[in-house]
Amino acid sequence: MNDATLAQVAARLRDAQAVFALTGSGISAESGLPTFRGVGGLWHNHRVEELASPEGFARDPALVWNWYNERAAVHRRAQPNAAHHALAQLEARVPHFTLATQNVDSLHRRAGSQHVLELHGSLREARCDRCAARRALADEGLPLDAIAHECGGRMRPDIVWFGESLPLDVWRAAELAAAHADLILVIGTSAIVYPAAALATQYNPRAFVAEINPEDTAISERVDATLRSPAAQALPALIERAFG
Ligand code: BV8
Repeated sequence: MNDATLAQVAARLRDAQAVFALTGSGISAESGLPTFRGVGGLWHNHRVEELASPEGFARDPALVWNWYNERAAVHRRAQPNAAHHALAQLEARVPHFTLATQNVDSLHRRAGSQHVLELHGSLREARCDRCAARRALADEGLPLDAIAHECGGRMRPDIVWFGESLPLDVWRAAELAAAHADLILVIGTSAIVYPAAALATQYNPRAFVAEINPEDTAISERVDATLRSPAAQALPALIERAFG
Protein backbone atom coordinates (compact mmCIF):
# COMPACT_ATOMS: atom_id res chain seq x y z
CA MET A 1 0.00 0.00 0.00
CA ASN A 2 1.45 3.37 -1.06
CA ASP A 3 2.37 5.39 2.06
CA ALA A 4 1.84 8.79 0.45
CA THR A 5 -1.67 7.75 -0.62
CA LEU A 6 -2.37 6.42 2.88
CA ALA A 7 -1.27 9.79 4.34
CA GLN A 8 -3.44 11.64 1.82
CA VAL A 9 -6.58 9.63 2.60
CA ALA A 10 -5.87 9.76 6.35
CA ALA A 11 -5.71 13.56 6.20
CA ARG A 12 -9.07 13.63 4.39
CA LEU A 13 -10.53 11.28 7.01
CA ARG A 14 -9.21 13.37 9.90
CA ASP A 15 -10.74 16.57 8.49
CA ALA A 16 -14.01 15.04 7.27
CA GLN A 17 -17.30 16.07 8.89
CA ALA A 18 -19.29 13.56 6.82
CA VAL A 19 -18.03 10.19 5.59
CA PHE A 20 -19.95 7.71 3.42
CA ALA A 21 -18.66 4.12 3.22
CA LEU A 22 -19.91 1.65 0.59
CA THR A 23 -18.87 -1.99 1.08
CA GLY A 24 -19.11 -5.14 -1.01
CA SER A 25 -18.32 -8.79 -0.46
CA GLY A 26 -14.55 -8.16 -0.55
CA ILE A 27 -14.69 -6.69 2.98
CA SER A 28 -15.83 -10.12 4.21
CA ALA A 29 -13.13 -12.01 2.28
CA GLU A 30 -10.82 -12.00 5.31
CA SER A 31 -13.65 -13.49 7.37
CA GLY A 32 -13.39 -16.47 5.04
CA LEU A 33 -16.52 -15.69 3.00
CA PRO A 34 -16.19 -16.16 -0.79
CA THR A 35 -16.75 -12.93 -2.75
CA PHE A 36 -19.83 -12.76 -4.93
CA ARG A 37 -17.99 -13.26 -8.22
CA GLY A 38 -14.81 -14.66 -6.80
CA VAL A 39 -16.21 -18.16 -7.16
CA GLY A 40 -16.34 -17.61 -10.91
CA GLY A 41 -19.91 -16.45 -10.41
CA LEU A 42 -21.03 -20.05 -10.03
CA TRP A 43 -22.54 -22.26 -7.35
CA HIS A 44 -22.88 -25.96 -8.22
CA ASN A 45 -22.64 -24.89 -11.90
CA HIS A 46 -25.54 -22.42 -11.53
CA ARG A 47 -24.83 -18.77 -12.31
CA VAL A 48 -25.29 -16.70 -9.14
CA GLU A 49 -27.16 -14.01 -11.08
CA GLU A 50 -29.67 -16.74 -12.07
CA LEU A 51 -30.11 -18.04 -8.51
CA ALA A 52 -30.37 -14.51 -7.04
CA SER A 53 -33.41 -13.62 -9.15
CA PRO A 54 -37.22 -13.91 -8.93
CA GLU A 55 -37.14 -16.10 -12.06
CA GLY A 56 -34.60 -18.45 -10.51
CA PHE A 57 -36.69 -18.70 -7.34
CA ALA A 58 -39.92 -19.31 -9.29
CA ARG A 59 -38.19 -21.99 -11.34
CA ASP A 60 -36.74 -23.90 -8.38
CA PRO A 61 -37.38 -22.47 -4.89
CA ALA A 62 -35.77 -25.45 -3.15
CA LEU A 63 -32.52 -25.03 -5.15
CA VAL A 64 -32.42 -21.32 -4.31
CA TRP A 65 -33.08 -22.03 -0.62
CA ASN A 66 -30.34 -24.69 -0.62
CA TRP A 67 -27.93 -22.00 -1.86
CA TYR A 68 -29.08 -19.42 0.71
CA ASN A 69 -29.23 -21.95 3.54
CA GLU A 70 -25.64 -22.95 2.81
CA ARG A 71 -24.58 -19.29 2.75
CA ALA A 72 -26.55 -18.50 5.95
CA ALA A 73 -24.73 -21.30 7.78
CA VAL A 74 -21.34 -20.06 6.49
CA HIS A 75 -22.21 -16.49 7.55
CA ARG A 76 -23.13 -17.62 11.08
CA ARG A 77 -19.80 -19.47 11.44
CA ALA A 78 -17.80 -16.48 10.16
CA GLN A 79 -16.46 -13.74 12.42
CA PRO A 80 -16.24 -10.02 11.59
CA ASN A 81 -12.66 -9.11 10.64
CA ALA A 82 -10.49 -6.05 11.41
CA ALA A 83 -12.05 -4.16 8.50
CA HIS A 84 -15.59 -4.54 9.88
CA HIS A 85 -14.36 -3.49 13.33
CA ALA A 86 -12.51 -0.49 11.88
CA LEU A 87 -15.72 0.80 10.27
CA ALA A 88 -17.57 0.31 13.58
CA GLN A 89 -14.87 2.47 15.23
CA LEU A 90 -15.23 5.14 12.52
CA GLU A 91 -18.97 5.32 13.18
CA ALA A 92 -18.12 6.50 16.70
CA ARG A 93 -15.33 8.89 15.66
CA VAL A 94 -16.64 10.74 12.60
CA PRO A 95 -19.32 13.42 13.20
CA HIS A 96 -21.56 12.14 10.41
CA PHE A 97 -20.76 8.59 9.31
CA THR A 98 -22.98 6.44 7.09
CA LEU A 99 -22.25 2.82 6.15
CA ALA A 100 -24.08 1.22 3.22
CA THR A 101 -23.36 -2.39 2.38
CA GLN A 102 -24.24 -4.64 -0.55
CA ASN A 103 -23.54 -7.63 1.66
CA VAL A 104 -26.22 -9.82 3.22
CA ASP A 105 -23.89 -11.48 5.79
CA SER A 106 -24.73 -9.21 8.80
CA LEU A 107 -21.01 -8.99 9.68
CA HIS A 108 -21.08 -5.17 9.97
CA ARG A 109 -23.83 -5.40 12.60
CA ARG A 110 -21.99 -8.18 14.42
CA ALA A 111 -18.85 -5.98 14.44
CA GLY A 112 -20.82 -3.30 16.31
CA SER A 113 -21.86 -0.90 13.53
CA GLN A 114 -25.11 0.57 14.85
CA HIS A 115 -26.59 2.01 11.66
CA VAL A 116 -26.06 -0.16 8.58
CA LEU A 117 -27.92 0.52 5.34
CA GLU A 118 -28.37 -3.00 3.94
CA LEU A 119 -28.93 -2.11 0.30
CA HIS A 120 -29.52 -5.71 -0.78
CA GLY A 121 -31.27 -7.00 2.36
CA SER A 122 -29.97 -9.66 4.72
CA LEU A 123 -30.13 -13.36 5.43
CA ARG A 124 -31.62 -12.82 8.90
CA GLU A 125 -35.25 -13.28 7.80
CA ALA A 126 -37.52 -14.87 5.22
CA ARG A 127 -40.71 -13.18 4.01
CA CYS A 128 -43.79 -14.47 2.21
CA ASP A 129 -43.92 -13.30 -1.41
CA ARG A 130 -47.71 -13.01 -1.13
CA CYS A 131 -48.68 -11.75 2.37
CA ALA A 132 -45.26 -10.40 3.46
CA ALA A 133 -45.35 -12.49 6.68
CA ARG A 134 -41.83 -12.69 8.11
CA ARG A 135 -39.94 -15.32 10.07
CA ALA A 136 -36.41 -15.26 11.48
CA LEU A 137 -33.99 -17.65 9.79
CA ALA A 138 -32.41 -20.26 12.03
CA ASP A 139 -28.69 -20.92 11.80
CA GLU A 140 -29.34 -23.48 9.08
CA GLY A 141 -31.70 -21.14 7.19
CA LEU A 142 -35.24 -22.18 6.20
CA PRO A 143 -36.38 -25.83 6.27
CA LEU A 144 -37.45 -26.73 2.73
CA ASP A 145 -40.83 -27.91 4.02
CA ALA A 146 -41.49 -24.37 5.28
CA ILE A 147 -41.22 -22.69 1.85
CA ALA A 148 -44.98 -23.00 1.23
CA HIS A 149 -46.79 -20.41 3.37
CA GLU A 150 -50.28 -21.03 4.75
CA CYS A 151 -51.61 -18.06 2.73
CA GLY A 152 -50.68 -19.85 -0.50
CA GLY A 153 -47.55 -17.76 -1.05
CA ARG A 154 -43.91 -18.84 -0.73
CA MET A 155 -41.34 -17.84 1.88
CA ARG A 156 -38.36 -16.18 0.13
CA PRO A 157 -35.09 -14.77 1.48
CA ASP A 158 -35.39 -11.11 2.56
CA ILE A 159 -32.90 -10.26 -0.16
CA VAL A 160 -32.97 -7.83 -3.11
CA TRP A 161 -32.56 -10.00 -6.21
CA PHE A 162 -31.40 -8.96 -9.67
CA GLY A 163 -34.24 -7.16 -11.41
CA GLU A 164 -35.77 -6.06 -8.09
CA SER A 165 -35.84 -2.56 -6.65
CA LEU A 166 -33.84 -1.74 -3.56
CA PRO A 167 -35.86 -0.85 -0.41
CA LEU A 168 -36.80 2.77 -1.10
CA ASP A 169 -36.15 4.12 2.42
CA VAL A 170 -32.73 2.46 2.55
CA TRP A 171 -31.86 3.67 -0.95
CA ARG A 172 -32.94 7.26 -0.21
CA ALA A 173 -30.83 7.32 2.97
CA ALA A 174 -27.80 6.06 1.05
CA GLU A 175 -28.28 8.63 -1.75
CA LEU A 176 -28.50 11.46 0.79
CA ALA A 177 -25.39 10.30 2.69
CA ALA A 178 -23.37 9.94 -0.52
CA ALA A 179 -24.51 13.38 -1.72
CA HIS A 180 -23.44 15.12 1.52
CA ALA A 181 -20.17 13.32 2.18
CA ASP A 182 -16.77 15.04 2.27
CA LEU A 183 -15.10 11.64 1.92
CA ILE A 184 -16.47 8.48 0.23
CA LEU A 185 -14.76 5.16 1.00
CA VAL A 186 -15.46 2.35 -1.50
CA ILE A 187 -14.36 -0.91 0.05
CA GLY A 188 -14.28 -4.45 -1.35
CA THR A 189 -16.62 -4.08 -4.30
CA SER A 190 -16.07 -4.66 -8.00
CA ALA A 191 -18.55 -1.79 -8.56
CA ILE A 192 -20.39 -3.82 -11.19
CA VAL A 193 -23.84 -3.96 -9.58
CA TYR A 194 -26.14 -0.95 -9.96
CA PRO A 195 -27.65 1.17 -8.62
CA ALA A 196 -25.39 0.54 -5.56
CA ALA A 197 -22.17 1.22 -7.49
CA ALA A 198 -23.50 4.64 -8.55
CA LEU A 199 -23.26 5.80 -4.92
CA ALA A 200 -19.47 5.72 -5.17
CA THR A 201 -18.98 8.30 -7.91
CA GLN A 202 -22.29 9.62 -9.31
CA TYR A 203 -23.97 11.49 -6.44
CA ASN A 204 -21.34 13.94 -5.30
CA PRO A 205 -18.75 15.61 -7.54
CA ARG A 206 -17.40 17.48 -4.46
CA ALA A 207 -16.45 14.40 -2.42
CA PHE A 208 -12.99 12.90 -2.26
CA VAL A 209 -13.45 9.23 -3.28
CA ALA A 210 -10.97 6.62 -2.01
CA GLU A 211 -11.13 2.98 -3.10
CA ILE A 212 -9.80 0.13 -0.91
CA ASN A 213 -9.35 -3.02 -2.98
CA PRO A 214 -6.40 -5.27 -3.88
CA GLU A 215 -7.59 -5.28 -7.51
CA ASP A 216 -8.67 -2.78 -10.15
CA THR A 217 -12.43 -2.25 -10.36
CA ALA A 218 -14.98 -0.73 -12.73
CA ILE A 219 -14.53 2.67 -11.04
CA SER A 220 -10.76 2.68 -10.36
CA GLU A 221 -10.25 5.26 -13.13
CA ARG A 222 -12.78 7.59 -11.53
CA VAL A 223 -11.68 7.66 -7.89
CA ASP A 224 -9.31 10.21 -6.30
CA ALA A 225 -7.14 7.71 -4.43
CA THR A 226 -6.65 3.96 -4.40
CA LEU A 227 -5.29 1.84 -1.56
CA ARG A 228 -4.33 -1.41 -3.32
CA SER A 229 -4.58 -3.53 -0.21
CA PRO A 230 -6.88 -5.99 1.54
CA ALA A 231 -9.42 -4.06 3.65
CA ALA A 232 -8.42 -5.76 6.92
CA GLN A 233 -4.96 -4.18 6.53
CA ALA A 234 -5.86 -0.85 4.90
CA LEU A 235 -8.71 0.26 7.21
CA PRO A 236 -6.91 -0.21 10.55
CA ALA A 237 -3.82 1.47 9.04
CA LEU A 238 -5.98 4.35 7.82
CA ILE A 239 -7.56 4.91 11.25
CA GLU A 240 -4.18 4.68 12.98
CA ARG A 241 -2.70 7.27 10.55
CA ALA A 242 -5.68 9.59 10.80
CA PHE A 243 -6.30 9.54 14.56
CA GLY A 244 -3.16 7.96 16.06
C1 BV8 B 1 -32.36 -2.93 -10.12
C2 BV8 B 1 -28.25 -9.91 -3.09
C3 BV8 B 1 -34.09 -2.11 -11.42
C4 BV8 B 1 -28.29 -11.28 -3.65
C5 BV8 B 1 -27.32 -8.67 -4.92
C6 BV8 B 1 -28.03 -0.10 -14.42
C7 BV8 B 1 -28.89 0.55 -13.53
C8 BV8 B 1 -29.77 -0.18 -12.73
C9 BV8 B 1 -29.77 -1.58 -12.81
C10 BV8 B 1 -28.93 -2.21 -13.68
C11 BV8 B 1 -28.06 -1.49 -14.48
N1 BV8 B 1 -27.37 -2.39 -15.22
C12 BV8 B 1 -27.75 -3.63 -14.89
C13 BV8 B 1 -28.70 -3.56 -13.97
C14 BV8 B 1 -29.36 -4.70 -13.38
C15 BV8 B 1 -28.64 -5.24 -12.16
C16 BV8 B 1 -27.14 -5.19 -12.23
O1 BV8 B 1 -26.52 -4.26 -11.71
N2 BV8 B 1 -26.57 -6.19 -12.86
C17 BV8 B 1 -25.13 -6.30 -12.91
C18 BV8 B 1 -24.74 -7.78 -12.84
C19 BV8 B 1 -24.66 -5.65 -14.21
N3 BV8 B 1 -29.10 -4.51 -10.98
C20 BV8 B 1 -30.22 -4.94 -10.40
O2 BV8 B 1 -30.92 -5.83 -10.82
C21 BV8 B 1 -30.63 -4.19 -9.12
N4 BV8 B 1 -32.01 -3.84 -9.25
O3 BV8 B 1 -31.59 -2.27 -10.74
O4 BV8 B 1 -33.70 -2.84 -10.26
C22 BV8 B 1 -35.46 -1.76 -11.20
C23 BV8 B 1 -35.77 -0.42 -11.22
C24 BV8 B 1 -37.07 -0.08 -11.05
C25 BV8 B 1 -38.04 -1.08 -10.86
C26 BV8 B 1 -37.68 -2.42 -10.82
C27 BV8 B 1 -36.38 -2.77 -10.99
C28 BV8 B 1 -30.56 -5.10 -7.91
C29 BV8 B 1 -29.16 -5.55 -7.68
C30 BV8 B 1 -29.10 -6.33 -6.36
C31 BV8 B 1 -28.75 -7.77 -6.67
N5 BV8 B 1 -28.51 -8.47 -5.41
N6 BV8 B 1 -27.16 -9.26 -3.75
C32 BV8 B 1 -27.31 -12.16 -2.92
O5 BV8 B 1 -26.36 -11.66 -2.27
O6 BV8 B 1 -27.52 -13.37 -3.06
S1 BV8 B 1 -25.97 -8.09 -5.72
C33 BV8 B 1 -24.58 -8.97 -5.33
O7 BV8 B 1 -23.52 -8.27 -6.01
C34 BV8 B 1 -24.14 -8.94 -3.86
O8 BV8 B 1 -24.92 -8.11 -3.05
C35 BV8 B 1 -22.74 -8.35 -3.94
O9 BV8 B 1 -22.37 -7.71 -2.79
C36 BV8 B 1 -22.97 -7.41 -5.05
C37 BV8 B 1 -21.83 -6.71 -5.63
O10 BV8 B 1 -20.79 -7.61 -5.82
P1 BV8 B 1 -19.45 -7.30 -4.97
O11 BV8 B 1 -19.84 -7.15 -3.55
O12 BV8 B 1 -18.76 -6.16 -5.60
O13 BV8 B 1 -18.67 -8.64 -5.11
P2 BV8 B 1 -17.66 -9.03 -6.27
O14 BV8 B 1 -17.33 -10.47 -6.07
O15 BV8 B 1 -18.20 -8.57 -7.58
O16 BV8 B 1 -16.36 -8.14 -5.96
C38 BV8 B 1 -15.62 -8.35 -4.77
C39 BV8 B 1 -14.56 -7.28 -4.76
O17 BV8 B 1 -13.82 -7.41 -3.54
C40 BV8 B 1 -13.54 -7.42 -5.90
O18 BV8 B 1 -13.31 -6.15 -6.46
C41 BV8 B 1 -12.29 -7.91 -5.18
O19 BV8 B 1 -11.10 -7.42 -5.79
C42 BV8 B 1 -12.45 -7.30 -3.82
N7 BV8 B 1 -11.72 -7.97 -2.73
C43 BV8 B 1 -11.39 -9.28 -2.64
N8 BV8 B 1 -10.73 -9.49 -1.46
C44 BV8 B 1 -10.68 -8.29 -0.83
C45 BV8 B 1 -11.31 -7.33 -1.62
N9 BV8 B 1 -11.43 -6.04 -1.27
C46 BV8 B 1 -10.89 -5.68 -0.08
N10 BV8 B 1 -10.27 -6.55 0.76
C47 BV8 B 1 -10.16 -7.85 0.41
N11 BV8 B 1 -9.53 -8.72 1.23
